[in-house]
Amino acid sequence: MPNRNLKKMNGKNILIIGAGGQIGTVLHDKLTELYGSEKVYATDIKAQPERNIIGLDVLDAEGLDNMIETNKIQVIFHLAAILSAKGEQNPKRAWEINMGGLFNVLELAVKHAIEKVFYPSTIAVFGDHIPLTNTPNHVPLVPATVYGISKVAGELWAEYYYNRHGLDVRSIRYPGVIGYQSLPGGGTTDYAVDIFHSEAKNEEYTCFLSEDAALPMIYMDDCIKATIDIMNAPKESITCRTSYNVSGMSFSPIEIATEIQKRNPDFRVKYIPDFRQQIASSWPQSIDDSLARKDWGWTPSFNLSQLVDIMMQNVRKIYSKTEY
Ligand code: AKB
Repeated sequence: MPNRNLKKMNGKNILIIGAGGQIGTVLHDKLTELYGSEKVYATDIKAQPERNIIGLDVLDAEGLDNMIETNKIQVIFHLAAILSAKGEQNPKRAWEINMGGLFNVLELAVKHAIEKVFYPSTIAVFGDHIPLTNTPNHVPLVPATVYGISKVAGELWAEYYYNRHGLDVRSIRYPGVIGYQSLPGGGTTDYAVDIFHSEAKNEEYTCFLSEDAALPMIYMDDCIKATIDIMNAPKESITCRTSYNVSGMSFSPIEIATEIQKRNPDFRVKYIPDFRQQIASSWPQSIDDSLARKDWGWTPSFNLSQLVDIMMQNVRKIYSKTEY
């Protein structure tokens, strides 16, 4: 009988790359709470000394090498990336960061015999030639953005390093992630966070997607749970070495606006779609995450109504607005 505890992250030295980003910020706090601040190391392109985040560019292979060596890192979460909307503004740079960063992590993981690597993928890997609702895990991946192209390539490289070097890389395709603890940056799904900040500031929100642009989404706590659960799952349960579809819910801008208006009838939204609508139109409206459910027990806990309650209460606190 294998000792399953050995496969878990307890007692391991963990490195989070991209710990200052939307997901990294919350993952850093959660891993620190679970495993202790002395076990969790964090880097980001921008240092945040007050949060113990060391400034390190993921393209700086030597700096990363030293970081792993000095701190005897055993598990890596590699979150640093340029997202869909920002990537379209400078596609070559997005490719360099997304692929260069991944290669540094994969090569150094092999060199230092890292036990497990987490590499996030995204719903941006999807494009033409797929069912747009309940999109299965395994379909042709023909993305329309450089971010999506880099993540398809990244998924394949993850599988390649697993097959070729036995490197235990695990991956989830994140949908739009919604949380109050941090701000997203450069994504197409960012509207679903921005909308709460406008509500809390008593401002009308101008949405950059069409009112009916439904997309797969997830509440931050579910996103963090999925990220930690896949990393703690027994190795033999991971049957997919590219990436798993994972989703919490699916909604359109008008559906989330209506939920907010149920709690604040004065809140107004107008829709002025920009280039990001074209990106959203190339993505699924909902995805089938049954493989993640079957292999490592994924189940989301939060629906749209719960998400809106939590977001409104907590984002209002940021602006000292009274609760509804
Ligand atoms: C984006 O909108 O680019 C990201 C994502 C879905 O990966 N939030």
